[in-house]
Amino acid sequence: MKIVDATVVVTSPGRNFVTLKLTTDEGIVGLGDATLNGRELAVVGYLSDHVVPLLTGLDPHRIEDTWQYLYRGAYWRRGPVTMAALAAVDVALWDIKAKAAGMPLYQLLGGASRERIRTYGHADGRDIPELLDSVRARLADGYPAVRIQSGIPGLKAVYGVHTTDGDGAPVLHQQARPLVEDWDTEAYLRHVPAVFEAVRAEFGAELPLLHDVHHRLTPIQAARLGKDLERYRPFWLEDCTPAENQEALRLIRRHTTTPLAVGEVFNTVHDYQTLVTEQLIDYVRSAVTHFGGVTPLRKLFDLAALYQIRTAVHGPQDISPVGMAAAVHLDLAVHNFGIQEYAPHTPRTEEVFRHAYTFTDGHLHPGDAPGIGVELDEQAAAAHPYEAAYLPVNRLQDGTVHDW
Ligand code: CS2
Ligand code: MG
Repeated sequence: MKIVDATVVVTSPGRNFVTLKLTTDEGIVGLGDATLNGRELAVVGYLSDHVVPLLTGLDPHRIEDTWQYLYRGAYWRRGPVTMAALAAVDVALWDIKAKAAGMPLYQLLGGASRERIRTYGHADGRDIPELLDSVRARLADGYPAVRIQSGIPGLKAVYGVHTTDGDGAPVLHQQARPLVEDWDTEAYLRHVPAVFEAVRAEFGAELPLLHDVHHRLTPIQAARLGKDLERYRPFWLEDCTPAENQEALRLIRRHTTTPLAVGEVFNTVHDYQTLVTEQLIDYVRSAVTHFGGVTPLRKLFDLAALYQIRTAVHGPQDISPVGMAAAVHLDLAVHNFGIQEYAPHTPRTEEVFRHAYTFTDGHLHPGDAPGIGVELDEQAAAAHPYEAAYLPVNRLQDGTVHDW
């Protein structure tokens, strides 16, 4: 079998998505997600100008070899743009191989290790009453676990608390330049324990509560928050400090038993090496789309399993249904599965990407369609042209740029 066509499809049904479509000489089509929120066109260029010309004529069954050819052959390694492009090729090849075998992808990954996949949903509010209503709504949706993000008194807008348009898509950043949000770490550190206190008081001690710090604390501030929240037994604190400096997590780990989740911005196993081998974290967060695909992510999961670290694949709306489908197949197969983030896509997005995965009673299942189980409606995709969109930028009260 040979690849005879490779096309990059950019569509924006409420938000931008980049999809690679590979077609073989036997007419089998494979899809891969290459969406990098806020820098989509950089990946389009990398794919269209430097990868697509190398794909036609290749044997699609040689997934590992193609991955190594594109990773090592570029000479310049790692990084979100490169690894999103490689991920799209890798997932499209797994899609083709599974379709050729007449099996859902999870069967090629060792078969099911569980019956269904536990998820967590997003609850947020500009203030605590609004957050409580949002938690109630997620529980009504069936989620067994909830991430809680609240506005901070005195701050206009913060990560994780967003308004949505009539379609349910986050009103993010369709402006020509990033929104600027203001930040006050001390106000945040004072407020988060009160948020957990209120949610525990309302919903009890059992509900798994997650919180995304979103890289905004120093290690000692993260250690303090981890300790302050121990009495509320969080399921995890996510991205509690910028973790490019992996050693920073040693200090936090010394001070708190609050479980830690890291990695959605990481794109190779090297970003995790200290964190995993020194057991500084409890969950690895990378998405198939940003980590170079199923092939390397499975290897990370197997390394993490040696240290009893579990998976928690990143699953916001800016991972396309193609990337979500690939994740759900992996989730079903790997032994050290932890939890899957699931922010459902909007109806407009689902018109473009028809998927076999289902969400029932707070759990996902990939379905048993051959491949990853996603079809791209190119006519519907063409109806939603790309729109420049940026993630917000945070600034401290004195104007200094801060992590968002
Ligand atoms: C967040 C993401 O879901 C999460 O854990 O960190 O929503 C993140 O902000 C976006 O993926 C950025 O594009
Ligand atoms: Mg996050």
